[in-house]
Amino acid sequence: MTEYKNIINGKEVESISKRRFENRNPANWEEVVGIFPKSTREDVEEAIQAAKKAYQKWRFVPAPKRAEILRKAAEIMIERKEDLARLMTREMGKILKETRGDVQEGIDTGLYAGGEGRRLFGRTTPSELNNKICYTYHQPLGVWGIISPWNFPIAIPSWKIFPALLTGNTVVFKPATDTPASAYELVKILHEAGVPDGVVNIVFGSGREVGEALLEHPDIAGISFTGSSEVGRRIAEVTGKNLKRCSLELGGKNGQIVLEDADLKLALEGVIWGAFGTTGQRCTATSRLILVEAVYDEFLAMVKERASRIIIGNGLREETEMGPLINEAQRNTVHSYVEIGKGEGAELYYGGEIYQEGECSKGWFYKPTIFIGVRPEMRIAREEIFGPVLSVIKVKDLDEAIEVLNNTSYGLSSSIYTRDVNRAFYAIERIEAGITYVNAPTIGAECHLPFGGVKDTGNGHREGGWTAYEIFTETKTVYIDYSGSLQKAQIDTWEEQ
Ligand code: UN1
Repeated sequence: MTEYKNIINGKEVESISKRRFENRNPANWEEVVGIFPKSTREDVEEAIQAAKKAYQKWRFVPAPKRAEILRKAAEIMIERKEDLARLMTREMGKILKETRGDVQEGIDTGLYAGGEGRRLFGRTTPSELNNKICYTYHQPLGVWGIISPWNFPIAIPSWKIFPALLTGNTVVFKPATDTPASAYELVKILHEAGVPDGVVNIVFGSGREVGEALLEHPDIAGISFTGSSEVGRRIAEVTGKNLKRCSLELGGKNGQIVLEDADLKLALEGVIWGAFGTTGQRCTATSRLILVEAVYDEFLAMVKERASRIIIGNGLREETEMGPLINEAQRNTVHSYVEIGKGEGAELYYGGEIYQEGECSKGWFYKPTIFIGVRPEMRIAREEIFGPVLSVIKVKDLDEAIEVLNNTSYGLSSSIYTRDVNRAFYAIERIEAGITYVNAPTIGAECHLPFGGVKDTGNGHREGGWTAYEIFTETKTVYIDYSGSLQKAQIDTWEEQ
């Protein structure tokens, strides 16, 4: 078992508080993965001051040079992919195939940043006046607070940290308390790759102490957060009041529509992967299956049959298909939603139970769960559960399917299975979600495309792709007048020159 420390200004330091917390394996709660500092406001202060100082140099390192360092970090991640994936499975439970994918998403993001250093395009425009030229370019903001969740312990911090650093910002990173070890490894790799001291600092601890201290600090230029809508609202409130930037990726209640002309086998693989992959703990998870009447009975039977064969267990075994939930509190939440669903009059069609057989007796396992007879107004059809619970809703046609899909306060991901190209485009235009997949599940975002949602899912920013770089930069507008005389915009005309 390893004892970890914060990394501030390139040095490993204990928390001033000397307090610690344990990180346990959700597949076997007897296994302690590591012990981490439970940091305080004072630790955060130290990290912010280090980041503030480092910013003065880092912002002037040419972007292509910053990019080379980030590219090197991605290369180290490629070498260590298997070790990182195994550690991640031990600390958060998802199966090896998925943790390898998580690391790969971090690698992809690092390589993308490596290329972006030689682009970071601004715009050049003509002027209304003669002998005058105008252009824009990107400037960093300063010190960013990065607050990340446990479900993608490397991918999500990478989405935030790589673009923040590439554009010349520095960072104080507070990872989720359930996945501190993966976060620590990422920060170590960045240092090994050559990120200077103080540019990335990691402070472990709770949202209440470390998160709040970051949020309220006057030297923080912005907060990038992925997590619950409740915490997102709090962050938006404080940053709003202080006129600080914040980028929020919040909940989802994603639906998959299956029409009568769909390839049902394909749609089946999609919904099983979307609903039960990562034990349903993705903000992009498929938590609603919207079926048209014509295929309802047939498809439902297929889903139940396949769900009943899902191999539950320790994610380190290659044959396992679904690992545990992250912790006891999450399992209680999932189970309480099952009770809520039953209470609302939905029919529990499969699962709905804690799973403790064999090696699963010491982990937070839960059976894949399917509710049928779900009506759109029920809580299990509207609220994010973050577990392997699928609510099935029957509709008569495509229009009703879209109406039901949109009937939630969230709008992250969505999916439609049909072979009819006309109906696919019709749906794409009407679905209220940041991401729509056609003949693919609601999960599977790629790092070079914008990622984010509408409505309560966020505040309009898009991580991933070129849009991530907009989050972390200010646009500087430059006018250069080489006429040698005073030219007054809107007042002088170009003919007078
Ligand atoms: C998340 O669920 O928080 O598309 C991110 C996907 C992943 C990213 C998910 N590439 O499911």
